[in-house]
Amino acid sequence: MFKRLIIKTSVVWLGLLAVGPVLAEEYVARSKPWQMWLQEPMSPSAEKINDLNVLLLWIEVGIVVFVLALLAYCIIRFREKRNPTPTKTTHNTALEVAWTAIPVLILVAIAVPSLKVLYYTDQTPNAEMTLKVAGNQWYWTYIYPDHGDLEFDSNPIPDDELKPGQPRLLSVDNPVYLPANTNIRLLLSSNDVIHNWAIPSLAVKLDNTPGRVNETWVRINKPGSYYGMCSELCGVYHSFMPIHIKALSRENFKKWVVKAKLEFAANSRSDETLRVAQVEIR
Ligand SMILES: [Cu+2]
Repeated sequence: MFKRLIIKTSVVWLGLLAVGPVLAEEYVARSKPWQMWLQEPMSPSAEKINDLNVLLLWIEVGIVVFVLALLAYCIIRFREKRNPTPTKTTHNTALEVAWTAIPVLILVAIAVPSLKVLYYTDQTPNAEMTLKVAGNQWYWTYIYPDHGDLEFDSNPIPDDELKPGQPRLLSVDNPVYLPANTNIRLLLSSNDVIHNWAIPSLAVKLDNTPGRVNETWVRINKPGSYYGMCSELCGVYHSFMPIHIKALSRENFKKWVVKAKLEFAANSRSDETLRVAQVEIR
């Protein structure tokens, strides 16, 4: 009896150990109810922008405290009771030079780190792969030029078709899969009007402009789901253009590419080679 119980419990424990990693919750990057501050930065660019934001905030705090203190001093020290006959002073050269020069110096001091971050987020000199993102009214098209020009559309899931756990207005039928810990060049364009591909946690936010290609890059810190949305008014369904990035480990991404080539080749009748490949594998 007792022996059987031990066997039973160990079977349950072994089962849990096996299932555990499968059930492990994936990392999800999206805005939360009552969220304060920015989303957790999950790319090197996002980390740098976050740091710059903190630096600027402290500079602002300093300025606000200084101006408030000056105001309070003037209100108390120069009130009518204490100072019945005001002076007739109108100019003070030294003071005027100071209140012009000091803000200029503060702005220059801010410009240095902010330009550094701007250029850091602009391009990557050593991209390992490229993703093309095309905006359409009102969905996204993703193209993988380094993976056999794999191409598919990503449409939002209507409210009544959402499965449990799928966030409303953020879930799509075909998420864009990307490898984590990989330098990815992003080429953004549009097939109609101006859209904007924006993922807050990765600090990617760039216009998809018809007739030109905008470049940026991203390196996703770890596997998980990263949500964003179109951030340029592009028409009536502008608010129904979510972005769902599914970041996989590099190995799993390779497996996904093989699967996706078959899946999306089956969608398009035109690609004879891939259809042949599919038949062979079957
Ligand atoms: Cu749009």
